[in-house]
Amino acid sequence: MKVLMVSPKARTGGLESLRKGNQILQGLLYVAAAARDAGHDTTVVVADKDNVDSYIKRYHPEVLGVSCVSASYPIARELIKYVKQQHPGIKTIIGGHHATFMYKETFSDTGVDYICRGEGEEVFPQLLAALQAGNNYPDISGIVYMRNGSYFNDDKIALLQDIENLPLITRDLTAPEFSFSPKIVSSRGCPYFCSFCSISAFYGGRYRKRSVKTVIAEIKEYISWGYDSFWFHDDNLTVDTKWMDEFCQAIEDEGIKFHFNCMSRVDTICNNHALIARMAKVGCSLMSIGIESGIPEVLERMHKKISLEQIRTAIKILNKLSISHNWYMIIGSADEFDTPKHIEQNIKFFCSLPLGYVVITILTPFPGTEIFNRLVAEDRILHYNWEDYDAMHCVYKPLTMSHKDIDAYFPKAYVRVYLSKGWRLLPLFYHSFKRKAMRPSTIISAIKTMFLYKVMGMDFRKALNK
Ligand code: B12
Ligand code: SF4
Repeated sequence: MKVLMVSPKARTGGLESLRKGNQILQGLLYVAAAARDAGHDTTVVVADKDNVDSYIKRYHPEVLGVSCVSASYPIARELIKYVKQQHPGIKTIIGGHHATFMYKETFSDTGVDYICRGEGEEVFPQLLAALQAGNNYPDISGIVYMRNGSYFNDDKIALLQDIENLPLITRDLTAPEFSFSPKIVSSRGCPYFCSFCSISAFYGGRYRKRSVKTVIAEIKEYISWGYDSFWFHDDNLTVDTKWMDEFCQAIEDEGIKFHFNCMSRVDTICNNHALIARMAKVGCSLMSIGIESGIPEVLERMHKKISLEQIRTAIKILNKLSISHNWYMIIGSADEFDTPKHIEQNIKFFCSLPLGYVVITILTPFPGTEIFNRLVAEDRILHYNWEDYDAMHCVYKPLTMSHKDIDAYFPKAYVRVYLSKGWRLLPLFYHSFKRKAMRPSTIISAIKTMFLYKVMGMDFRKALNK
């Protein structure tokens, strides 16, 4: 069948705007690659309702697949509604974390034909085969649809038994005008249960890993195409320390040279100093790590299972090993710690650390997460304007402050945390460029944001989106 896969044209801010947006979501590429491997003519694009017609004219799809996060759901929603109205012959399907958890609302908002709850690599080709055979109501666990006013197959989130043979993502999957940079996924899921993170809900706490051999073969393939720097999209690359040791050994044995960025945790770094040193030696240039809060009680409530001591030690270890670091900070906790005193304490903690990059977000209750379920139960969700679920807006009712007070801390925290680093940012930038840990455009966007906000007096969120 002819299949068009659409990544919504992003209007969300935060990190995405710093990266200048419009990256194709990696999950969609995996599903597209699986459809291609099953013999379907598949193309992936970035689009919204205003330009999707140009791709429909170019590729004549019979099926349109869409992916989104909560913040880009409104773009996906308008796109699907438009396609349903203007091209009723095209079958539509949406997947991803947001659609998985908000499938009832997604059906009623969009009239989409199918929703994929969970991982799509197996079930999407099964759906395409059924549609090709003229069966519009197949029984595929994870592919949900509405029949006679009831939901069919909505009782389960489809997960792959093992992820060893994930399809290879290749340049030819995307329309030629979009850039391509290979990302690696060596594992899916995470055994931790942080209250704000939708990974544990989506994967049910399951953690699956590919073999070292397969991952190395994939990296070698991409290196043979001329790439030498990769981002691991694993939720937490260092969960399995034995695997990581074997991976480092294999890189050395094979004599392959590349840089890589990944996500990790402070406790793993503290408990595995020698392993982290080995990772640095074989090419690990940047680690992204969630600190979230400098208040031990908040960390405990978030089930983060890390201490302030571990945070400080991990930073020292990474600095010593010259691995660049990118940290996450959360403003707000949706409990009694939402007070100016505690938010100030959190900001001061981040100012006191010899950190590299810090991505500051406002606590956002993403569907499926523990925090979302709690706030819904307590009737403390302010609104469901999903475009504001971009981690830059407070969308819940704090207990003792107003949501506007929390919002106001977002720019303040950025300015104070970055100004506290002062000249120390310069060697950091230099080091990151050298080891390809960060693109120059990211730093330029960050500097531009600060200029527009501090010198030109522009609203901080608007400046981020510029
Ligand atoms: C890497 C990453 C990014 C990268 C994306 C780069 C890229 N090219 O993909 C960057 C940094 C740009 C990014 C940005 C953001 N991200 Co992000 N990101 C991730 C991360 C860590 C990995 C994504 C990934 O590749 N996953 C692996 C793939 C295989 O999984 P998947 O996407 O779920 O796809 C599978 C299924 O969902 C399903 N599926 C998905 N789409 C479709 C479509 C069809 C048709 C079908 C059949 C199936 C299907 O099949 C796929 C294969 O199994 C996830 C966490 C995670 N593990 O998903 C967070 C995550 C997706 N991000 C999140 C958020 C909030 C954001 C931002 C809003 C943050 C911000 N303030 O800027 C922006 C929004 C970007 C945008 N406009 O879309 C949240 C989303 C929660 C939510 N409900 O919204 C997540 C889940 C992390 C979390 N906090 O819990 N992100
Ligand atoms: S925040 Fe990180 S450690 Fe916590 S559950 Fe999510 S992926 Fe795992």
